[in-house]
Amino acid sequence: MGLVFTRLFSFFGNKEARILVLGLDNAGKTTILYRLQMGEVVSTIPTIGFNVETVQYNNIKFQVWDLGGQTSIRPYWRCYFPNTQAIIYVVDSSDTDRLVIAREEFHAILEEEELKGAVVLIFANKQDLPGALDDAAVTEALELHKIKNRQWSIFKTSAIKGEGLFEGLDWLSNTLKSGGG
Ligand SMILES: Nc1nc2c(ncn2[C@@H]2O[C@H](COP(=O)(O)OP(=O)(O)OP(=O)(O)O)[C@@H](O)[C@H]2O)c(=O)[nH]1
Ligand SMILES: [Mg+2]
Repeated sequence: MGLVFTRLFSFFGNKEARILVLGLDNAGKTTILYRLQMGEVVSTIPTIGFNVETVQYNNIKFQVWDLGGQTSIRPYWRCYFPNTQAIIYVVDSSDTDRLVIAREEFHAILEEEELKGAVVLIFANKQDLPGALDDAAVTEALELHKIKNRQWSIFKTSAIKGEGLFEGLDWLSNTLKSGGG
C-alpha cells in the first residue's frame, strides 16, 4: 500500500516517469534521446555507461535513461530496473543479422520481475535506410505477439529524420496517464 501510494503520488502529483531506453549497440538510442531532448541530431559515440536527460512532454516529465547496448555492458542494465514505468526498446530495423539477438535480449527484459509493471514502446528505428524492415516485420521478428499482461506498441522511426518519435511518446504518455506502468 505504501509503495502503491508513493508511486501514485509521484505519478499524478509531479507527473514524472522514469523511462529506460534499451536495445543493442548501434540501434540509435543515444541519437533518439537527444532528438527528443534537443530536437537535433547529435553525433554520438558508443555509450559506455549511460546518459540521462529530462524530456518534458504532454504534461509529463520523462526522466529518460539511455544505457549502453554493447554485449559486455548489457549485464549492467539490470542495475537501472527498479522504479521504471516504461521501456523504450530500440531496434535497428536494417540490422537484420542481429534481430535474433535483439529478440532474445528483449524477451529477457520482459522476464525481469522488477520490470513486470513497465509498459513497453518499441521503436523500429532507421526506417530511412534501404532494406529496413517495417513495423509488421519487426513485430514478427521480435515475436511481439508473445507479450502477455503488458501494454505495448511499436512505431516506425527515423531518429535521423526525426520521424515517429513523438508519435511514440504520445502513445506512452497516454498509456501512462491512463494508469499503465
Ligand atoms: N540512418 C540512420 N542512422 C541512425 C538512426 N538513428 C541512429 N543512427 C546512427 O546509428 C549510429 C549509432 O547511433 P547511437 O545513437 O550512438 O546508437 P546507440 O544505440 O546509442 O549505441 P550504444 O551507445 O553503443 O548502445 C550513429 O551513427 C547514428 O547516427 C536512424 O534513424 N537512421
Ligand atoms: Mg548510446
